[in-house]
Amino acid sequence: MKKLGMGLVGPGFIAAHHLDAVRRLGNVEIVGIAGSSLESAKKRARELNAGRAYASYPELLADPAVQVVHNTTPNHLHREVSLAALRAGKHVISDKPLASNTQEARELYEAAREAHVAHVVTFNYRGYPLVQQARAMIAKGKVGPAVFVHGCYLQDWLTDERAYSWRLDPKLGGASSALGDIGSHWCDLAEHVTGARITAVLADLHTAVPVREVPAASPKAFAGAAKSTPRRKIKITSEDLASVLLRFDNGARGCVTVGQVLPGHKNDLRLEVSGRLASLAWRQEQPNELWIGHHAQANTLLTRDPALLDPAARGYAHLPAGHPEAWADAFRNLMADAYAWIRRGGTPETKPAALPTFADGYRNSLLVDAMLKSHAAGGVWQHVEDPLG
Ligand code: SOE
Repeated sequence: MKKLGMGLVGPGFIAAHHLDAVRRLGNVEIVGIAGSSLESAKKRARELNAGRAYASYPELLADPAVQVVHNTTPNHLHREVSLAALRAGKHVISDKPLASNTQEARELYEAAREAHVAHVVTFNYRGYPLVQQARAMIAKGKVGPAVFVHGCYLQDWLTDERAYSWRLDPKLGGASSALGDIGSHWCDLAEHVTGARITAVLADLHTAVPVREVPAASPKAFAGAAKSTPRRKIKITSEDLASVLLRFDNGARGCVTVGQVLPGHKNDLRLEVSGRLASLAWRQEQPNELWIGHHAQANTLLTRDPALLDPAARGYAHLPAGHPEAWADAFRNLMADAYAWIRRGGTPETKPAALPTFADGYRNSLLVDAMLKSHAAGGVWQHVEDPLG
């Protein structure tokens, strides 16, 4: 089978994981990468063993060897790079959130549809075998009519007021910080697993660390700067904490808490769905377990074992029971689905069911936007538009 050529734009923190994932697929060639300058691209291409370095992303797009573009730039560049890639006829895999705001997300969604290429947004938590198991069980009615969908996505990497990232700057990260960065993942997962849509939200947002001491030189995501680094104080306007009540189109109620200043919580995404027959709970930090709760019989804990999984979930598990699979494996599963779709032509009919597209990215942006509006209006229920039907 001829290898598909991929090029990556934006070689920061997440780029290494895109490259690792496609390397594991075996049928993808890493052609090269583009960054903010030829020098930075050369340096990262060497560090990541990522093929050739391009002086700019238009140069990468002009290379016919590149058929698939991975857009791992900061949020404010997503629109520009993804649009240019779509116009150049490339398949596009964009990091989440799809864009900085809903208008841009809509533009990207429409451009992707018209381009007749595969378009993927990295809601990678869909790629876990037990997430797919929960989705299959709900689709088959094993949980009964949904009553309550709840959970959280908590992190602590912004706890210290000296921690900083471009995600906190609305010009670079968009109007929302914690909600756009990780609340977006939770909402996507809740809708994907339940098969239901969030129709209304009531949000309370907060900035628990309103002033941060930022290194004078711009830091990378997650980069801890030395104590002696010269710093300046800046006011933070976007949320680092959010609590949101939810209503779903199947009548279920829900709530989610999102925060990035919560000591001890590293990447603590939890999702629980309670139906009339049973509850299912999954936790990202213990991803090989699915808790199944019952009312009139003993609760069970399903550990990831390909032999015990629903056929729809089995293909997402690669190791026998007792050999844990985790974040990198789920990320690889997303890339496997993306490249399978590309090989099948990227048509709507050939899309793997678990794969998140630009339509999901647009939908997600509408959700985050509704949360921001609900809070700005003083905490009132905000209807979530659903132009995709
Ligand atoms: C930082 O909060 C981050 O890397 C997110 O940007 C990712 O999407 C999430 O998977 C882990 O945390």
